[in-house]
Amino acid sequence: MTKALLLIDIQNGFCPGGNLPVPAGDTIVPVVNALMASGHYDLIVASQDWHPANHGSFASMHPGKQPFEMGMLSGKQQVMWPDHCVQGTQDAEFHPDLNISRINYIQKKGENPDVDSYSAFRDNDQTSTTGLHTYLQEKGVTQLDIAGLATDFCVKFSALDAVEMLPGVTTRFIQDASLGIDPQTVEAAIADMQSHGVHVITSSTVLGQD
Ligand code: VGL
Ligand code: ZN
Repeated sequence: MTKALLLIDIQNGFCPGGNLPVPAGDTIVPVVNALMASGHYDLIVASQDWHPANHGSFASMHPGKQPFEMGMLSGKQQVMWPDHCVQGTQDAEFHPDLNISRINYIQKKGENPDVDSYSAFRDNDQTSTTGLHTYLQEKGVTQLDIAGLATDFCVKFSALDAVEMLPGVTTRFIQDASLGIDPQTVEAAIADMQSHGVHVITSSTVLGQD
């Protein structure tokens, strides 16, 4: 069995002080560091939301739109986000306490200004893939654990795509190593993941404490 850990968007932008903060988002960092140090994983991958400054998901690109309103992007409904994780800025860097020395591979996403990319595997319109599924297949991954920010967006869509794009791979969501933007949508996101075959676990399952 080849075990991989996929860390979603543990960046300054999604932590307190960032441009699109997940409440207490930084508190997952010690849990994630413990998971990486556990020796459980053969491979550790991290995704990085990496938007050009003119990304079409930014409310600032849509005159009259406020952040968190619904809008349109390339003919599809799209949440209007605050400007966040702009390429090359501090906001886009990994959280400074994340032990990046243990990361084997970084998957950037969200670079196309005309489509958002919540999933680390493909754009929201599902036409272009990042290539991450091929990378994991080439490495022979059979178990994929997913954690990070935000549970109700990028973590959820990455987990759902993992189930669909990596047949035969056991996909698990590590609940206490993840946090979301809105408690109500987090609950729905977890139910959605479970109903699609994602196993919900906690870090103690991995760390052997239960
Ligand atoms: C995310 C909204 C916009 C995330 C990224 O990482 O969950 N959410 N861009
Ligand atoms: Zn984004």
